[in-house]
Amino acid sequence: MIHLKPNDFFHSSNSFVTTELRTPQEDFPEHYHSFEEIIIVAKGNGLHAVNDVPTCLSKNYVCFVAQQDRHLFENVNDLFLSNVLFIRDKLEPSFSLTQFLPCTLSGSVDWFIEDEAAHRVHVIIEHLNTESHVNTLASAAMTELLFQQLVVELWRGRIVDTSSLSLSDKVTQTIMYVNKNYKEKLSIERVAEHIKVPIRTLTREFKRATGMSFNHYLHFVRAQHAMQLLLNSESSITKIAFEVGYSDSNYFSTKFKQVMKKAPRQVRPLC
Ligand code: RM4
Ligand code: NI
Repeated sequence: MIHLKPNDFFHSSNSFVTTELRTPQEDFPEHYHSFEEIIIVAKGNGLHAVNDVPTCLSKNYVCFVAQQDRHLFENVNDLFLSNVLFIRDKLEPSFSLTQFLPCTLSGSVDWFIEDEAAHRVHVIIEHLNTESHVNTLASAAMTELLFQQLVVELWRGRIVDTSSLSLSDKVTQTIMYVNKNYKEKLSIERVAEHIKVPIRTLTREFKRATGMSFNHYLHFVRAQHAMQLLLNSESSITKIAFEVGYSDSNYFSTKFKQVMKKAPRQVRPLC
């Protein structure tokens, strides 16, 4: 498997943060790195699998990839993203910064940010992209400060208050809603009513954001959780089917196979 090393990306021995802007990000095979990576999606969609579990990428999605993680990009469609690469140990983040810098051992490593925060984030990334490629002490110091600012903005910009969102943020909210409530019986009609967006508008914008219809996305998220359980638990396939929101394990297997291109039994042949 591809192993990306700091020497190929960081510009000097005192550079601990650097950027790779992918406009667009092409499909990229499974790899891991001896550094950490922050992925910030600007537009488009595609699949991002981390340690065999896929996620659907869409605008304003943020994800932290740890050193030991394997990941890949697949089925990308006009996907624009920023990669911010960093070496945590060398950065020696202050105590206050570490509270905003996720660590895979605790807390979530991916979320969505609001459109407004995304604008601020992209301005910081532009500066970071310039400074991190200049090999002077002043630029190294500036890079570190911009990185700190970025980490805090990403954290502070996460969508939590959903009361006064723009249409684009409401689509993001719908994605978050499915990500959270995938075990329930969900329909786009109910969600549209709940967030007060016309069904036709939500149908169109949801597809534009994720590249999938609402129902397809729901099966995708269920398959994603099922994959996690197949890989990391002892539960039977039938139990997993129920666990992720299906009442029929054959139907679950059909949908899982459509998404993952292999049957649950091929992931975990022994149950
Ligand atoms: C690739 C992809 C990878 C990243 C490298 C630096 O295009 O975005 O995730 O590790 O660039
Ligand atoms: Ni990577």
